[in-house]
Amino acid sequence: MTKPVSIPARFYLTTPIYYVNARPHLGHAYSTIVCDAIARRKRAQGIDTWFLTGTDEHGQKIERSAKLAGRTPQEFATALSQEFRGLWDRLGLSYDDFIRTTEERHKRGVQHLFATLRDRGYIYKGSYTGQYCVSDEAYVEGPPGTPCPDCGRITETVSEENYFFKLSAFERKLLEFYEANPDFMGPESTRREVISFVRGGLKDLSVSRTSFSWGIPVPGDEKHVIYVWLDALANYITALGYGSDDPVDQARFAKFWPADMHLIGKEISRFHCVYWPAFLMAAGIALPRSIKANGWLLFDQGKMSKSRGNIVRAETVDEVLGADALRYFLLREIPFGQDGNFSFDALVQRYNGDLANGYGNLVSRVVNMVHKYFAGVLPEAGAETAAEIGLRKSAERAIAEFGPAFSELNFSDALKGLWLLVAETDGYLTANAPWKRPPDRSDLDHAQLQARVLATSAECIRIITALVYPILPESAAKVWKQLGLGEIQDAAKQAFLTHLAWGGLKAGTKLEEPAPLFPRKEKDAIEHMQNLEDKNNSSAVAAASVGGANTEPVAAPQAAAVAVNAVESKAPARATASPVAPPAPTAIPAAIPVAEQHLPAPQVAAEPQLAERQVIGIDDFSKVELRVAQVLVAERIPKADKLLRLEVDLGYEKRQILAGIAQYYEPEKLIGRKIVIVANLAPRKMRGLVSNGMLLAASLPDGAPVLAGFLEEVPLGARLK
Ligand code: ME8
Repeated sequence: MTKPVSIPARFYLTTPIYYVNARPHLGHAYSTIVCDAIARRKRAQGIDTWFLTGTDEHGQKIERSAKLAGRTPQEFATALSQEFRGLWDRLGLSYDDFIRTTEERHKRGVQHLFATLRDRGYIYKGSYTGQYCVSDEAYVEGPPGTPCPDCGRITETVSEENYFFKLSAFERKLLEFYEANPDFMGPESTRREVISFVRGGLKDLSVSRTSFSWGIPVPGDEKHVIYVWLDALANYITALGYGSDDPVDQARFAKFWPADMHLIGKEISRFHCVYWPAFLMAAGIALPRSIKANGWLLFDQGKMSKSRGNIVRAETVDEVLGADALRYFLLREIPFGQDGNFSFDALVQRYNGDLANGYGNLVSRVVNMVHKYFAGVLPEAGAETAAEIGLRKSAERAIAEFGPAFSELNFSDALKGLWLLVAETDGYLTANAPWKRPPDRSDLDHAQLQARVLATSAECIRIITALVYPILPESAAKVWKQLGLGEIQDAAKQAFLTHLAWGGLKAGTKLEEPAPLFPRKEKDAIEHMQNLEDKNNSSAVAAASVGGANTEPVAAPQAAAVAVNAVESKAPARATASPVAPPAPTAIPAAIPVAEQHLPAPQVAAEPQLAERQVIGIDDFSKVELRVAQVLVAERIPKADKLLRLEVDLGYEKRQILAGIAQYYEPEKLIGRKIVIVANLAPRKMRGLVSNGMLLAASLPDGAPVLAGFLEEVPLGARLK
């Protein structure tokens, strides 16, 4: 008889690889922390685990961000990638590999994948004219000016000869696959959305670009770069060694692929649940076992994101409350898969309630009393009474329920259940008051009660600590030591934390000195965190304005406070008609027109006649919101000779402006230029497109506009006063 081959248990999980166009914030930390907790529990179950994270460094979005920061894309990507990696290290995240898409191992793998898809007949050449969202690096259906359905930003028109992937050939196969594998995608809302997207029909997908060069060249046709999502998704296999000839890489790939779980944010489920499986099917590679989408972390009512300017950095929470507090809050507060609000108030409340007054206080009470009454040596519990039997049953229930809830990514319920045990142990301790001997109790009885209550409580703490380790790794390690159990990592390696049974903490164990775990925080912790964020925001603006390394290219301290207003700029004459005309030199001291660059000789405008002048007070002037913006996109509008469509960045938001300067400015020359706009005029539609602001220019005697600009560096969004 042949024995069944035993397949060693292994688990491969991945985070999205993050764009390096901006520094990491709590949203990125959230997905990475979830993966870290899963990886730690898997390892603690004795499963050979591989946890991959990394950075997504190619594409037009990164190329543009680098340009705005005045750096090469490679320098820019390296600086930002280090920020991500540095933060994951600071937070103690236990990734096994960190891939950068600019690494050779990745480029080689992506080219191999592209060539395989082409050789197997799934890639062909065609031409594409349509809309593209640079922010999401996604193709969008609709006419020019269509906003991106995902992020709402205005799309750009792309007209190129491209390579296409035959996505349409996979419509039926994907639907069959989803049907046969109901657990492939989750949560249910993601599954429904993806299925309805595929049922709506799949068109072939453009998988190369020629209008910029920051990407991986198509093998054999180097003027094309590979579409950034094909490049990025492939990281999950290239990091393991796909496309390499090295036997070590090949063995790693054979061992860990297919992935057990790709953890992603819900906004990128289409790329992961539709494109990625289709690419893999086409290349003849096994599909990942599951794709799970976390919901969004919201702050000030909106998705936390750099472009909204409503971010909070993980460093701030780490500095004031510690990384464990952040992990606990994110996993306890937000049911996985749903959106959840982040607020400093709620964070500090949870910290004080559950960690400082809850778990931390329980540990400190018990460890202190073992030192006080038993010289730090754990006493024998003796015979159980009804109270101990009740507590033991609760602990056994906690053990039985925690694992399944955690495996279903239901971290919030897993913690809720475990904290019932914290509360029950605390209540048991208080009810039995081992610190107080009633007059009718003998010394011997009292010593026995102390021994029983403290040994039983300490055992509960051991169980709570073992279970909570993946979520509070640093604090659990401290408690494990205080209980005299040594290094928790060793216990994790031997699967002691997950194969738990009552009675593991033996009498005679020498406990370590108690040390504070979660010191209580007062209200000023909230202010402290808010101040740290404010300080960081203003330094980001200052650093961005000088194009410093490691900085976000844009940021605005007063983010999101500015209402979206707009204005028409129909014709040159109108565009130059500033509402503050003629500006007194002192009224806008910072605005120095760059007319000199365009004019052959100085010209002087005719002095306005007194009758033309309308004198206004400072109150009138202050109603006009003039701000610095940077041109990200400039393009002609078909059949409108005078109009250019601009997409400008105010630091705290991007918007579309139509400007009547097409006869005077080449669109390409405007990209990257800082201009001044009137930011609070009502939106106006022209040629079916909305214009959301008006740019300022001096009007030359012949009517030609000369855009206002600055000689010194100015941060985006700065107000002119
Ligand atoms: O999309 N709430 O990168 P990205 C929850 N490079 N999660 C959030 C979040 C928030 N407010 N903000 C960000 C990309 N995330 C691509 C991925 S993968 C092959 C390529 C998390 O920098 C969440 O996991 O925009 C989201 O999917 C990811 O960061 C997006 O990071």
